[in-house]
Amino acid sequence: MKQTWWKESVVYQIYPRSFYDSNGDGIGDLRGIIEKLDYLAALGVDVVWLCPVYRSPNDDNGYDISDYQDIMPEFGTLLDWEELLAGMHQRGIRLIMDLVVNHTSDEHPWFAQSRASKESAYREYYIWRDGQDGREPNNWASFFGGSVWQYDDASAQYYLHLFSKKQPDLNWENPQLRAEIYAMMHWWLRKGVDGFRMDVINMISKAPGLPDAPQVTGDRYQFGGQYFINGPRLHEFLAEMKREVLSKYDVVTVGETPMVTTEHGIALTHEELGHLNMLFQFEHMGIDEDPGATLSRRSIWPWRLRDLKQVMTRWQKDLAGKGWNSQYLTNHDMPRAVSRFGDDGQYRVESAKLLATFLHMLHGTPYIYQGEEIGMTNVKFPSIQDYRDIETLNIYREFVEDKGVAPEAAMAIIHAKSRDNARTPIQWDASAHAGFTTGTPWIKVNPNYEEINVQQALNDPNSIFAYYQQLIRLRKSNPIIVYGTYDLILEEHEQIYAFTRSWQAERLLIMLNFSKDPSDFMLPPEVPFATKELLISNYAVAAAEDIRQLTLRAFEARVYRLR
Ligand code: TEU
Ligand code: CA
Repeated sequence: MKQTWWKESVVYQIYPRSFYDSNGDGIGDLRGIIEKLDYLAALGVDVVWLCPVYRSPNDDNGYDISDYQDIMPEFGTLLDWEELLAGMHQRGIRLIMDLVVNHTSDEHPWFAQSRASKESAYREYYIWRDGQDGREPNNWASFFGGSVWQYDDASAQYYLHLFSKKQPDLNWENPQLRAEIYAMMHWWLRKGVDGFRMDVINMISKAPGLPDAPQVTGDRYQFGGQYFINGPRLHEFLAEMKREVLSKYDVVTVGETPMVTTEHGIALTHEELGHLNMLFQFEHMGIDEDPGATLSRRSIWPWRLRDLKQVMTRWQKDLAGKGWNSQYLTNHDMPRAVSRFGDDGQYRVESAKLLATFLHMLHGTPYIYQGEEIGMTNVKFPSIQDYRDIETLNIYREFVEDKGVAPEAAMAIIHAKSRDNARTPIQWDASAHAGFTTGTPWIKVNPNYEEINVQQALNDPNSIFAYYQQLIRLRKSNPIIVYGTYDLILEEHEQIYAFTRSWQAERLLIMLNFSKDPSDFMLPPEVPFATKELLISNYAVAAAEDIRQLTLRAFEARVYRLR
């Protein structure tokens, strides 16, 4: 496969509202990021993906955009943004912006005009339909609860919104709308952005007729994903976007694509024929969801290592030599990785390092979510009043008020799965509000900030942060980490996830004990070697140890180079 910068890069995701507040209003901002650029450079990341910073009424924290070509005043100005970009480029860091074009805010001028008149050219920018017998045009459920349809009194029609009612879906069938989006993308690219992360990009094409979803549960509204995920014109639209816009720049694109198979993944990211460079698949984020649940983050389910191995191995093997994977263990929509897949108590440091090893040693571009590099954990706010996320608040209301679920049971799901787990402010130091703000933060900080914070991490040579630095350095000096072939070993092992990476005459052996209990490792005969060299480990390891047979300690992780 071709060797390119975005395969060799490590990406860092910033959720600006929670990163760093420069002016004491309790809200993270662009000048806050500018102040912390040396921190990102010290970590060693090559690319930053910045979550939306555009003008927005913040119904969904910036994923509801009212002006694509301006900055949200709470975050700063376009001049601040230009300074941020320049500061990143000076440090050799590229910038990926979030492209949210499945929907806009209902406060976007396009929607205001669309709503104002059925005769307006903007009417066709969105998806308007008549009701059916006094009810919604179909039975689809919104991701955030309730119907996807909102009735508009003035025109006596409904508009479609897959997310909140303040996020009306754009009508990609309309070529004029598509041309406006491409013009907007050119505007950012001419300013020097290095790529886009494309929000729910595989939902932009809806099936003609918008048919009812099959009645699977007893609920009034049903998940209609089969009619709007990977829809009929998706590839056509993306091909056009590539032809009209992306092919003219040396940029990277990563599609956020829930519910894709590896076949979709190959088609979307194929080195010659694909229209995107890589994508975020969600299968491994589903291993702890009730298999009967259709919408994420509404259930708790014990996950098994064998499911993680199975999902990751399928993506590794199927895309090999064809498309390109991106790797992530958390993001702004997910619980914290160490709480979900590791141990956020006694073995927090060990298990965070194990997960970091896993993330960086898989084939694909690693994405680090802010705070992951210091092992930030989930939060258990006692009251629903402490939560800010629209999805979390809707789930609570739906469960407790509509379905009569006990508040404690609803809170247990929220503690495990709420998106706010990842949205508490970055813990910079042990001072008030974790040094995030001198004012009152928009969401409370995690009470564990006195122990877990950046200042502590920077002063400790054995910190999780130092371990991430080491992993990133290893990637720079070992092309096998970027380009090597992945093979799973010890497939049936219940505690240990082990695999190899092979490239030219070299092999890496990665051993990960995903358990609190010591676990026995036996090197299978298909991995012969003459010499071994330890590249990284999260415990002290004796050089003379025989790696053919050994016992791994709680959450122990090691990487060897074998020759
Ligand atoms: O998320 C899309 C989305 O639906 C995810 O919330 C979810 O994780 C996925 O479907 C897996 O089941 C994106 C943004 O990341 C999120 O913050 C926004 O709220 C949403 O789109 C709407 O823009
Ligand atoms: Ca601020």
